[in-house]
Amino acid sequence: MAANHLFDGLLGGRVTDSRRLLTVPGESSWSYASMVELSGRLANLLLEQKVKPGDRVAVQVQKSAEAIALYLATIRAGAVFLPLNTAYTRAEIEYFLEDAEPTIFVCSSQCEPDFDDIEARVFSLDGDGAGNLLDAAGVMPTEFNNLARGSQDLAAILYTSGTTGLSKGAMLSHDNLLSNALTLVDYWHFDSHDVLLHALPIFHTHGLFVATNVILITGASMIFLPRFDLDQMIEQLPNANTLMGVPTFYTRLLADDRFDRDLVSHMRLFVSGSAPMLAETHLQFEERTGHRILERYGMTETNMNTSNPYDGERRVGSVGFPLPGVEIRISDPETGDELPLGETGMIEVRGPNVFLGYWRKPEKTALELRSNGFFISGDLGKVDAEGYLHILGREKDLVISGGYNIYPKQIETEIDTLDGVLESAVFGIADADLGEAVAAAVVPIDGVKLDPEQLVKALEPVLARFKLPRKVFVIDELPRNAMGKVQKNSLRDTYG
Ligand code: MCA
Ligand code: AMP
Repeated sequence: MAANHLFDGLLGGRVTDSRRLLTVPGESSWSYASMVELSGRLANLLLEQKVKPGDRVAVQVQKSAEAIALYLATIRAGAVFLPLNTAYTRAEIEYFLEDAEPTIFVCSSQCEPDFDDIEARVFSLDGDGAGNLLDAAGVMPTEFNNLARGSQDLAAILYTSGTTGLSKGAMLSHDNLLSNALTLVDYWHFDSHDVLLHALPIFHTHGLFVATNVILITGASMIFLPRFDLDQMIEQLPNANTLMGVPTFYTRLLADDRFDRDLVSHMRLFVSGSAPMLAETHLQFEERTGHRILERYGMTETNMNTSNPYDGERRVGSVGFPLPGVEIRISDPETGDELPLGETGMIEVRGPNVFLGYWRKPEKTALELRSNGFFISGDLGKVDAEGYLHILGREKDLVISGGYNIYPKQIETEIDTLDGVLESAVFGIADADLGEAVAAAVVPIDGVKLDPEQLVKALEPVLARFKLPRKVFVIDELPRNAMGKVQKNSLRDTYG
């Protein structure tokens, strides 16, 4: 087999390993060898479909073991994996397909007919493995000679929205993914005995690269839940020893009386990230279980940047220290100059984890990725005297709801096109379950009476449901400063 940097690093030594990789409770169990075999069949299918190194394989499918096999197959075939949120509407998907020009698009069998007019060849894969993708792969051999790929070759593109409202594809190399996962294995003490309860979606960095890659590298196993379901979580926690989640996982567990010290006394590690965790959640968790959650900080463009220590003090309200090999710099947001220790400014990140740039957007890349390698995160923070990083705000206009990033600009653009709307401003308001929820302040054209419910209904065909405003306030005018800039803080104060 030719050297394939990411595949060899993730699975090189385990291609015939009969030990368990993954269990879908009540449904199926996969050994490392069976996962590698299916990925071999799928990789052969990709080649038969004329997928060439560097071609994109776009995937919008329910979470399943087969979807993991497709990810591995894409890497083995030298192609670029492009996962998409299952909640995206047809209108949203169209943008990604046009921008990324994938050779193959895999979606659910329900959606497949909607895409019969696109350039890419379309296959279907459902959460239970049904669909014509596996039918076609079934007749392919399991043996596959991996295509050669080096550390700097492209492995994945993950779209992340921008302040302009247009999504940008973050290009992640084989080594961005491998080096970061190797670091996390070491930092969080993962080994082959670990069993991770995996309830995150696998179309984002957290569930796919952090959780899955860490398990693959160590030869450990996962209990693979299709989604976060409280009853299933309580049922499966005794069978696992580690959990990775967004803060909403932890607040939902804490809201259930069955989640107590006995249920999790055997657990080794709870990790949280993707959104800020409230100090009160940390403290309540520790009081209830005796465990302190390990909070870490990452981004789609950079994988994981910092983490609280495994053995040392896990500091509440902090996201810990730069991971080995990762540098953090705090700069003046205006001038870019480095600030003295302890001052609050822009968090910048440099290291082997930092992406290659935005797909076909060199001018956007130049704005956010400095020529000296530092990526400008858009998060504001400071490093304290002991070296812990604290995230204190965001310069980017972003709402993080249940760990999903929602960029107000996209929603404002859609609202502003609706009949009777003069202008709008979208902002986050505190939400006990999701951390933040989307709210919209909408100004009608003079004399028009807007109905908030109808407004949200009109957005349904174009926006994924998790982006729909949960609250709409119809107001006479938007608060603006002297420069004419909408004051979202003032909206948050008034309506939050
Ligand atoms: C679902 N809904 C949401 C969200 N999720 N609304 C706002 N924010 C959300 N996050 C809506 C659905 O559209 C639906 O609306 C209703 O809530 C119920 O949907 P359901 O699927 O039942 O939702 P749920 O099971 O309650 O899901 C909530 C969740 C889930 C468990 C928090 O969103 C989740 O797994 N989030 C994890 C996201 C994640 O992995 N982020 C990592 C990004 P309706 O009733 O109107 O239809 S990677 C990242 O950020 C960086 C790199 C990092 O540091 O990790
Ligand atoms: P994404 O664009 O989905 O990669 O989300 C990355 C953003 O999530 C970061 O820029 C932060 O704003 C936020 N984030 C991730 N982890 C944390 C954390 N532990 N605390 C606060 N914010 C976080």
